[in-house]
Amino acid sequence: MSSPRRSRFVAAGTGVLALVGYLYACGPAKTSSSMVGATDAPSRVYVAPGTQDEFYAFMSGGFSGQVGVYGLPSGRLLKVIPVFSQNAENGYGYNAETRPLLNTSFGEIPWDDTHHPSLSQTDGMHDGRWLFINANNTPRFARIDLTKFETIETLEVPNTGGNHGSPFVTENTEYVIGATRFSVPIPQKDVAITSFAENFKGTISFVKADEAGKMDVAFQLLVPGFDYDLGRPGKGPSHGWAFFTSYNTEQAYTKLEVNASKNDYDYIAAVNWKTLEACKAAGKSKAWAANYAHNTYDDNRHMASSEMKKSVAVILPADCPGSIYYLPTPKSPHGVDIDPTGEYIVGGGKLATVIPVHSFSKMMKAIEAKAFEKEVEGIPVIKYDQVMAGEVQNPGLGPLHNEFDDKGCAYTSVFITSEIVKWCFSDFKVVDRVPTYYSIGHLLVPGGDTKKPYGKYVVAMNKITKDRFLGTGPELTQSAQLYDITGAKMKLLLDFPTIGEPHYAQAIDAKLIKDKQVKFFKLAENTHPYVARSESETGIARSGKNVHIKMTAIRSHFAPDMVEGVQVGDTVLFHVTNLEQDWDVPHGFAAMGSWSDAELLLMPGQTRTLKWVPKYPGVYPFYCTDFCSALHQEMQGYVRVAPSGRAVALQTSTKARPAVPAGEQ
Ligand SMILES: [Cu+2]
Repeated sequence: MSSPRRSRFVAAGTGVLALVGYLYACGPAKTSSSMVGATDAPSRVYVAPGTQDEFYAFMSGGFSGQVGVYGLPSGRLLKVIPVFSQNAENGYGYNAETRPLLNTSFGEIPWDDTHHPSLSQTDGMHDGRWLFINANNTPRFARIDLTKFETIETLEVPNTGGNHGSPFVTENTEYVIGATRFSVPIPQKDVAITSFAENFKGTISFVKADEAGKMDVAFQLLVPGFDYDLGRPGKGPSHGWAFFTSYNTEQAYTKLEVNASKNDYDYIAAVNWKTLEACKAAGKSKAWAANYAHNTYDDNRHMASSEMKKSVAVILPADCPGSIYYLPTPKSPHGVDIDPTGEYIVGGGKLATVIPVHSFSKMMKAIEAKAFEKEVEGIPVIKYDQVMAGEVQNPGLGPLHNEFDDKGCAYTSVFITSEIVKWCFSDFKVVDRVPTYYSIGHLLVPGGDTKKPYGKYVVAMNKITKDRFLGTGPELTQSAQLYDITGAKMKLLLDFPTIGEPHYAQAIDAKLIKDKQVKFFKLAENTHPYVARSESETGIARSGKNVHIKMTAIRSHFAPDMVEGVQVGDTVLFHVTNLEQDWDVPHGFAAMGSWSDAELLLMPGQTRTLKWVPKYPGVYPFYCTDFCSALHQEMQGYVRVAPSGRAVALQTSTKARPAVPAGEQ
């Protein structure tokens, strides 16, 4: 590499740590000079009672494993969508209907770590159909249906260690893309960790995403054993390409904070997925044995199911020339973002003192001219000066991520100096900067990853809120901050607390979603095997040690509300159907001493199952947990439990009839 300029880089190691330490020790919050005047800011974020927000913002819950839905500009939390973690509030991940969505090759996993929500697109614009999000820890993708705000599909990703750089959506939702953060032995095997350089590899995955219920790993590209951190697909002229940052090109496997911070340049990998498609079609991929779960939810059965996939198509760069190039990028880059025109590939060198901006058109010319400085494991490395469009000078310390407005400018989050820096593509010069409180990671501009961002606001997602809110013991909330970007200068409008870690977020015009909401599930279409579409279909039946009770809920009673014939040693399965056929009339169901399941929250027309294993003889109450009517407190019932071996006839307060479908005894 031609003599890199040292001034581009923050000194690695202790210098960086000292800067981070300085920030964490910051004192009481200052009043920002960039704050809009006291009379203006409240009116910009005030959404009057009875009126609604302009945008939906979908924020990852980070280590909560879920997604938080907020209104903008108010910052009001509207819903938590359970995705990769069990959610006792509505029984997600506890009951038989939803547990399969948590299935993996390791079994059902009750938790994960969500990082990057990504809205589906049509022609490079958010279309309001789906939201995708990644599980970072046990690599998976999820699809959320935005007519229901529910998780409807999850897919495990094989040959991956840490699914961080995902799941970003291509411009017609052809694929969601992903990259392995940690390189691992691929396929997995027992080797010495010190054999990293010889045995560890990375993968870049392309998951077919354009049809609900049909996510599948279309192909994986096997790449050198670096850490692949983030990715973004191209758009417009760069559609068909995807870009992934890598760090740890040093291939360190211990003390990475020092050992992976040595090289002045790491890489952005430019991957041509159309070339990979052609290589696969030409038979140049290999079918590798694998074992990974694909889980889907059926709206009519009101139930998820899981299947294990046994093979994945893997492509080696050597078998598919032209599929991958490396762009040298200073230094330990984190984010990579593509501007709305599709021409600029903006890196986020977290130890760099510049923001490197690559040019897609220069990259294509350099590839044609073979302007390569070397190869890494057979992958051509394009000369830095042949692909570079410009470097943004003095951006602050630790530039991480970029979002874009509708006026040719970018907003870069800067972690160490805790600020948002605005600069424009016309001259790559910084034009504004505002502090964030504190330690911003990602940021969002509504529509900021599309061809036409809405602009209007930038939202900082902050890791630390010390002294910004009332204290809550050792654990303080993380937060988001909303800034006005309609003028030349950014103005802070609002702080609001978030669930978990608001790692990344995307926001969409509410008009694209709000009128498409499913208001209830039609009872007539409910094909759950234990549905009771009316009280006359309720009943009780024994199948060995299992007692199935088909039950209904409607304001303000359960049918049946008296159950006898259960013994200690039995497993009782309450299959409860909510008979209501109107919006916003859920019922809840809980039984005393339920030690293995959470409660049920039943949407209108939906069936859910509570597994209840009584431990002691007696008579136990059950009741509705979601306040539903003036006589909600009357919505209760009893189940009698006899000692083990004492046969009491099965009976209920409604006429007993077989509850177990024929053939399922
Ligand atoms: Cu109720």
